[in-house]
Amino acid sequence: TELSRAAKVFEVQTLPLTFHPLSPLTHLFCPYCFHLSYSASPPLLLLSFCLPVPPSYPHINIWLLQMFETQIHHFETRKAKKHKNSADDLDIFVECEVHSADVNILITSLKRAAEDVKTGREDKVPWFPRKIQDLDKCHHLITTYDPSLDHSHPVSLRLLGYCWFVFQKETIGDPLPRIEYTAQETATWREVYRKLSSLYPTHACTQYLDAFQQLKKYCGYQEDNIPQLQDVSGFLKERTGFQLRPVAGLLSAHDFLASLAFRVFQCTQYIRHFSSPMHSPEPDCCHELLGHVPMLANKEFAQFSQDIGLASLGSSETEIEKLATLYWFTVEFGLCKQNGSIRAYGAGLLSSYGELMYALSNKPEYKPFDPEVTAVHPYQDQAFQPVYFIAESFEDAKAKLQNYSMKIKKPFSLHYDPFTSSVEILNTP
Ligand code: HBI
Ligand code: NLE
Ligand code: FE
Repeated sequence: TELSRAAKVFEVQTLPLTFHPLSPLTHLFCPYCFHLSYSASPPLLLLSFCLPVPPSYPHINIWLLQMFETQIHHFETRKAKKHKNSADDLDIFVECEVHSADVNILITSLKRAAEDVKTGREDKVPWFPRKIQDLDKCHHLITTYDPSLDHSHPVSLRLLGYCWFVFQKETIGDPLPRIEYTAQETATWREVYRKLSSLYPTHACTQYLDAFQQLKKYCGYQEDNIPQLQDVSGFLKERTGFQLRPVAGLLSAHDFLASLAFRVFQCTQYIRHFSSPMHSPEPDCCHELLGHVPMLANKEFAQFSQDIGLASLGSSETEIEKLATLYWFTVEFGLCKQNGSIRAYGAGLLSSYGELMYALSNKPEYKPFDPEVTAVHPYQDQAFQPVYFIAESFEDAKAKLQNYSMKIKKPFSLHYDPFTSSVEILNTP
């Protein structure tokens, strides 16, 4: 019943979108050397791909529209030139308007489902937010719940549907919705909280332990209560100026990192499924509240997080990918030296009993944190990390990151103004 309820939510979400029937072909293009231009106005993206069976265009149309707020100008299918899977394979040609910031995500997602995905695009500076209000446009999910897919990352579906709904309408600065968690959801939290609390004194860094005490005192952190994001956001705002914004799932690295530049942390609000309390491959509120929040209450760490975000603004997608990898091995899975021992500061470790034990056992490989090396190290997001990077201290990690960021080539330089929560762009050519 949980599944069918979520399926309902999903249908409701797709209904209000108006589908624009195919408009006449505006110009001819060669299906074999697709050329993409998105500098023109409106930005047009020409795509072609081969979809193995069973293709269904209503599905693709809805997906394009829903995920990318795309206007489709032309949609055409032909029997595939060279079919790989079956004689029913189709070549699909689409001409659509896509925000330049979405082009990469669109292509990556398409590649998961289709073959021979072709475009001809240049690596330009993608759109990025200039002021905190622009973050309302930074909400591109890379995974959305589709009930027809195997649900291999269980979360509480009741809440996922609700969070999706909230997420569609919210504006930065809105009060964060208060959630009434069910007994079962609270029981999941209790189990995660208890187990992790027993490890923190020996496994978490001192900055984490300090903040955790404060959160118990001021924010309702206790085993029988899932803290409310609104309260936690207020707490962080006072400590480091960070604020939380609710989000319905994993965001693109572009959007997620961009929000850090404005000291906004996009935060999930649903909870993992009770069947897997000790590890979840994707973020949930246990991960945000127990992993990220205590660290974001630390001044040094807050600055480090914002610095990664600022470095991403105006960077190419290739550079953003490297920054996302740096974020992954530090903010999510970082270890640091402390009084002669090694402690965890990464949120993905601090919210997973299983991985926190593993990371500080003698099994994984350790390497020193060095942005040049770390940024290109392959990572994996479905199981424990094969390698962890160790920082000398936050101060050291911050200095190394700043040094790394200065070398990223951008056509302008940026200055963040904390009074207006906006970025000034200097020496624009
Ligand atoms: N989205 N909601 C959410 N939470 C994250 O922690 C998160 C994300 N998107 C990307 C991401 N983390 C990182 O793995 C990097 O790609 C930035
Ligand atoms: N593995 C983490 C956990 O179980 O809480 C979540 C990681 C999110 C990137
Ligand atoms: Fe995270």
